[in-house]
Amino acid sequence: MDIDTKLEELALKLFQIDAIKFGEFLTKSGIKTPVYFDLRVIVSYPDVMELTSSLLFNFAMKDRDYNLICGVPYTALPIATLLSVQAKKPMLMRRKEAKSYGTKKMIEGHYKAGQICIIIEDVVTSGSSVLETTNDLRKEGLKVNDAIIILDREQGGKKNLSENDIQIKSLFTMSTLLEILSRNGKISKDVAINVKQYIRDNKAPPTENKKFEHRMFLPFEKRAELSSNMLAKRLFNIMATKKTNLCVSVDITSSTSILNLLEKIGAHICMVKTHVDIIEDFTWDFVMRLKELAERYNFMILEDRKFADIGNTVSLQHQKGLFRIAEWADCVTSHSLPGEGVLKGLAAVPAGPTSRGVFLLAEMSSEGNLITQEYKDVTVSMAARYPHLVMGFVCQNKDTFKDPGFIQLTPGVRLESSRDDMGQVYNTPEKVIVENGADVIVVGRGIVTSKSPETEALIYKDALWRCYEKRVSGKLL
Ligand code: 5BU
Repeated sequence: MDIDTKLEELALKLFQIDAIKFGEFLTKSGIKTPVYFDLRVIVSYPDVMELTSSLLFNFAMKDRDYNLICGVPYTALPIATLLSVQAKKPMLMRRKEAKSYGTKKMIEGHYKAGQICIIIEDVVTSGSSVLETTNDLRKEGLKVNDAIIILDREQGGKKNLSENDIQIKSLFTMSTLLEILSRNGKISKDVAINVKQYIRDNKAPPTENKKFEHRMFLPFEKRAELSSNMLAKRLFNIMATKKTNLCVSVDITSSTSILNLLEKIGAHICMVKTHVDIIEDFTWDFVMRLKELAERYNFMILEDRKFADIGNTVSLQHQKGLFRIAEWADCVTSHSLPGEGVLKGLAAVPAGPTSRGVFLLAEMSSEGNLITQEYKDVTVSMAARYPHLVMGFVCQNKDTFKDPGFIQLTPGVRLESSRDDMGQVYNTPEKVIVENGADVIVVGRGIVTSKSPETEALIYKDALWRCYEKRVSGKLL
């Protein structure tokens, strides 16, 4: 049986057991409503419980990346329990009121900051109950961006939640439910029209906007805790320990020159960015020495490969050929253009997806590039589905993404704003960090082609770190 047939079966069962009623009812706030949902009754019908949870699981949860499940108290708790067992993922419980004795904690169960939790709810009207649960989970450092719902009443909850960075996926909307019930002769056309009119005229007010703390003000140590990506955690911690957010782009064609440069500046950088395919004398010995320097000076290696093909080709380009990138680069850059397949290809390294990181290109620094707002938005939502693989974004603006666990990597930086004669646009450290939200700053020619790269790297390192400190102090914004 396909999903639509099963959804229809569930809708009819919910109607039959009086979980959905039509008539004239009074809501909690004293308003008359022509439709009433009481999904609490489904605990009396094991077949409905089973059908609901299997639909939620297969329709909304199967392909998602999450560590924990939390039901909104109380109606959704038994459903969340069934889903936890089916998905073999641990469940959390949120208290309605904090305990008055002992620990005051609101969340029961075992978890770690940075883990991803999915929310389960029966009916969404304004979204405020989902938001309350989400806020308590976020206070514990958990990442919450998805809520799985049985019914969206289409009264503004979806928009309210999306403004708080929660995307909902529902089995039914009020419209689809009304359509199924009238098609099956359970309600008359007049009832359906009346309910639709009611829904249109009774939108829930916007919920209070309690976004999680803005990433611009959070120090890297804190963001390390909030990230679910092991390599992003490491990079945040390297930056905090070495007090540098400088990534040098070694766009140099001689391997010896690269190694000599890194020997001089390794102590001042958090990451080196390579374009391995421009090196004219590439050998495996170069790779070994590069790794050795990275270890000695505690910096990470980013190969700026900008993958852009179908998953299968990308996995070969990543692991095979002359460069065998996956064997030595901690992380790589990738376009999102091919869709999720590109991430699946990059995750397919034998060591497993947690050992490699990806920066997705959400924007470019070059003049006239073709990236649009919509492309940017879908890139960011794609990344949210692969938080164990994606470390962050190559981008230019603070509004590109909100999740403080992701890293903003920004190229196109020089001490003075300028441009080259091939479309590159340079902004100053102050502009990219304080105004535009850059976390890791990529500097290439500004350092590499200077007379004394070592002195220049120190100047950049200090200037960039000062801007970061200014930003997190919150004084200038
Ligand atoms: P520059 O010498 O500081 O201009 O070098 C910038 C580096 O960053 C260079 O290796 C580019 O390939 C890379 N880059 C960029 O400049 N702009 C972008 O939008 C992206 C990468 Br994505």
